[in-house]
Amino acid sequence: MPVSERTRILIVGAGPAGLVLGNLLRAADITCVIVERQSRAHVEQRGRAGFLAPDVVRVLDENGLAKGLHAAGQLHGTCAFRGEHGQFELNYGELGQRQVHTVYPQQQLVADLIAEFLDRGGDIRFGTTVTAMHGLDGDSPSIDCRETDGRTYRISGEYAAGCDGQHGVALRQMPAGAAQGFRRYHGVTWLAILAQAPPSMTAVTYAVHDRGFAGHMARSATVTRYYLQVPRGEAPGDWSDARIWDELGTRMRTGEYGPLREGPILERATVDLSSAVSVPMQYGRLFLAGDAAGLISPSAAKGANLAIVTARTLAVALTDALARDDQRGLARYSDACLPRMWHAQEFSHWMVNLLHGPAADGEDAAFMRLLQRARLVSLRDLRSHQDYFAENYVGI
Ligand code: RFL
Repeated sequence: MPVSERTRILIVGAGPAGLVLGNLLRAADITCVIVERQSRAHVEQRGRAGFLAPDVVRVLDENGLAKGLHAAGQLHGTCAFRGEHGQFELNYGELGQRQVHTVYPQQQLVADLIAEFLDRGGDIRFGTTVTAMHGLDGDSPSIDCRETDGRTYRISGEYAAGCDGQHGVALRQMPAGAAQGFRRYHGVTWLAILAQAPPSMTAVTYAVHDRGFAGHMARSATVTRYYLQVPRGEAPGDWSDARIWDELGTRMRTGEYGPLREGPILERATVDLSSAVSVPMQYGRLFLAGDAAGLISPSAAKGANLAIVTARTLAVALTDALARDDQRGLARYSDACLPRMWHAQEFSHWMVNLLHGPAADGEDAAFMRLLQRARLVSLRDLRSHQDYFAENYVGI
């Protein structure tokens, strides 16, 4: 296919990573094209993350991308743990580095970032799938694009950014041996639920129960996210609204702590809690950012945060390369991002073990359940554990 267009930076994917990258490049007056296979309406309604770390809010602030977030986001600094031995709250805003989250639904942030990118004269192609990438080891990479009506064309650029998640095209274009992919399924699957209902509690609440984990997280005054641990392979359609509320009520021990504020279930999807890291996160002129570079289980709410900070690191490196002919940031892009990624993976893994007991029966499983209980007691009682939790829960 002949090249029909040229730009400077080719960005695949309009999630938080691709959009932050695009906005920062436009602020530096660097031309780029973002190619997104979904429609604009789809990405602006896709409910996912909601908890943003202060470092991430700062990145958005410094780059003029936080207006909506400051207008509608809510500060949040407390979480609660419920179990058979009662409930305790951690006011993490007063522990560790004394930092709090800003709760702002990811889809609203995505909508803000799209509007701002267009305001900055950005070029974004919705409903267009990147089917292949070429010339990544040369100095003029290109991407093949296919629109929904079947029209195809090729765009070439100076660098390419894979911001298209774990199931996108960019990771698959890394030649065998160019990077090692480290992967792990944590042995836990969640039914992720979005309910058209106000939050039931003032804090994020993690419930540990013999039937499995249940979680509650506010998203806005009218929408709440819940999680239920379910067996792997369970079909989301098997979970009727009534069954979801019933099971949430049991695991959240509503008999002791009061009822949940119920409402229609807007979305239900199963998520296998898994992690994946690409080492390195770059090959030739292709750079991975966000979930494409490293997937993290949602147990510690880090994914969107990591996506935004890696995109910022990449934007600075690309700007240095293009505006100042300084390639050093690009050369060490992976080395700059990987320690943060592994640190987040470690904490997320710690959270998986804190929140989930083994589903199995038997001596070993019973031992592990008692260890889990001891871990919760230690978090309830030891200030050093609470500081560790707070620092890592909010930090990025
Ligand atoms: P995204 O947001 O997945 O965007 C990638 C985009 O690439 C597009 N794409 C393509 N476009 C063109 N051609 C192709 N061949 C393409 N292939 C893919 C896709 O359509 C998509 O629009 O990746 P990005 O930008 O790296 O951002 C990552 C975050 O979205 C993700 O890490 C978070 O949502 C994870 N996550 C959470 N993170 C947090 O920080 N806090 C949370 O509270 C939180 N909760 C969650 C979450 C993820 C969840 N799911 C999806 C498992 C809750 C859930 C349920």
